[in-house]
Amino acid sequence: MRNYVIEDLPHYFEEYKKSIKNPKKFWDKVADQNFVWYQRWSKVVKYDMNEAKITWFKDAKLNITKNCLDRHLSVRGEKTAIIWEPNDTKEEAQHISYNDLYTRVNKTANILREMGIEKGDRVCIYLPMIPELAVTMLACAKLGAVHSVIFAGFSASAVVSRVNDCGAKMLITSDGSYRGSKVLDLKSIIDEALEKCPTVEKTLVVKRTHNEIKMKEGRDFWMDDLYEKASADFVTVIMDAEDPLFILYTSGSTGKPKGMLHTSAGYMVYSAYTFKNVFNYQENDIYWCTADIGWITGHSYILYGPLLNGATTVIFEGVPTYPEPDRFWDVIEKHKVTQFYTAPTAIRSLAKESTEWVDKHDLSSLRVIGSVGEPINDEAWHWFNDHVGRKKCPIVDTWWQTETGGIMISPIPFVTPTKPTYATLPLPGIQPVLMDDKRNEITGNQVTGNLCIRFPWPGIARTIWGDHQRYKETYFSAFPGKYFTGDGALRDEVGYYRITGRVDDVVIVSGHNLGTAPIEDSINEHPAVAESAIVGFPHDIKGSALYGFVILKESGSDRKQENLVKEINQLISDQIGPIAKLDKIQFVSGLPKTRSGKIMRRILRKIAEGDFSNFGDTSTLLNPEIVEEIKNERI
Ligand code: 6R9
Repeated sequence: MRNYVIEDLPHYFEEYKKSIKNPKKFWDKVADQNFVWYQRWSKVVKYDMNEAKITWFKDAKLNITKNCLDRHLSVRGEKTAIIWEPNDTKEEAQHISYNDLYTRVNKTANILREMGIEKGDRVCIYLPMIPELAVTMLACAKLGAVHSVIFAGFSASAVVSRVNDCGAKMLITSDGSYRGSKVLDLKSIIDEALEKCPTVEKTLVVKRTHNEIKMKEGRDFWMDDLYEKASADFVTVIMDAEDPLFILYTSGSTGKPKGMLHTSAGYMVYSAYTFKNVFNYQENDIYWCTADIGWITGHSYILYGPLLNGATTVIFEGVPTYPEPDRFWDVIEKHKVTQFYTAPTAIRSLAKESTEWVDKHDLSSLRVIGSVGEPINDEAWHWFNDHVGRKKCPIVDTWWQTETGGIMISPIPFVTPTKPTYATLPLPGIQPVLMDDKRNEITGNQVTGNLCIRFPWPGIARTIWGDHQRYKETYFSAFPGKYFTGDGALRDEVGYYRITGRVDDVVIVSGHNLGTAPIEDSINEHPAVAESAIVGFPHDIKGSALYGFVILKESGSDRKQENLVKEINQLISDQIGPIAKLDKIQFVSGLPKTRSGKIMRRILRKIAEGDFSNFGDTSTLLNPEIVEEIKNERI
């Protein structure tokens, strides 16, 4: 990104104003000056928000991998593109240069082609966080195949529904994966899943753990064997701007997973632009995002955004607590990481550990630290700021979604003054609006409402794979003419946004609308509390009442717990008001969570209601065993 780097606050306001006044001109310049194209576009944007039809850079021809790889070779071919940090500290980290990555991608694209994959075919990837995950995604993109990464922690049934929904022709997996002290047998999960996936003709298997697995004759092939023989030359397939790049299923907490479709040009422009600005990326930086690539954060900000900018991006295979709870801090120190991007759930769990784990490390290389995935509560924000950023690194609290393709509301480091728990201001080109339940726009400041976006931006998903009607209904019908995010937000006195949580996380107690997030925030301030989740349950008098599930830092005696219930309610009463006091508090050892750290409130709601009949699809849960425990100990 040579141009359009935001330098200071007045410059931000100036750029922002321009981008809103004339979005076409704004994005035309960004696209024109920062990428290589085979052919230019005939129209910057065309949209019909009622029909949910959006196209960007119509008629442009490109391939994202030309921009991620080829164009860097002459200027930074020997620069490290990927630092791969394995699970085990005894295994050496790998430094993969842009030249090397280019060759690996070419060879892999040839393997895919020889196995019958052509432009437009869908390829599902079920791999741990190893270099081959990045390489196979890029190989698909180079060949024009549509990748759909499935997080390699999901069960066979989650794999079945995703593979069948997108009709994948091929699946790429590994013999196993390392996660902390565990070795997971991925291949047997795939074997079970493929029994029910008629469209998959072939699977490619990457060697990682070397454990014994079954290979099905004629269907399963070792990547290593083919890799040796594959040619290192591959002619890039030319893509149309709106040709599909990937499908990614959202870990949505209700209903059947949605296959969000992202297309080639708009996604490229938006992920590159936002990466550069939100992380204040400079040429010699070492950037690390701890997300899994199976989540949109990994797609946009481990892989595409960094490579589009010629960055060095860290891919970490392990978990934050292995071999010790200082692994993150150890990796930052070891690789001299300059930008560190993680999730509030990880911050909270590491903040539970003694601060010695973090304080003993030299984290002076850090310049910018970031958070994504859910609202970051005040306590976690300060812990992150004090112990990780050491009060010197701006925290970018980045609000965005699988559907948005890239970051939408976030501070720009060294430009936007940060404010704890606030995602602050929209990036250029993004027009947030707050709407009331009667579909009227709420103007002015010091207001809360349903967060919508007024005008399309290049990174917006174009449809739900195979179900445009659902796309239209989910995002474009609640507030006609606008994209509805499903989140609620507050706009403060200076116009900063604070995301208050999903709008479905509102409970009406005795006629008062109570967002569960602020109540959770105040509970979490209690020194004994590690985390909490609040849901509503039916109540004869109040309509709904509040049920709290609370994780303690240390589980105490019954007597102590009794006192805690009183103290927690006192805290809520003091901070929010007696109306928000909880009717029931259950102490639990964990909460049902999706991979990206989102609490599956649907399950908690059912438990609170006492309805154990059907918890719906729980295949995206990271810790399904916790459901049983919570159910059995319900109050
Ligand atoms: C990138 C990602 C999207 C939902 C989103 C919102 C929540 C994400 C947030 C945040 C408050 C932040 N969310 N970032 N809430 N502050 N900085 O997370 O995508 O998995 O699709 O989730 O996550 O509720 O609507 P995805």
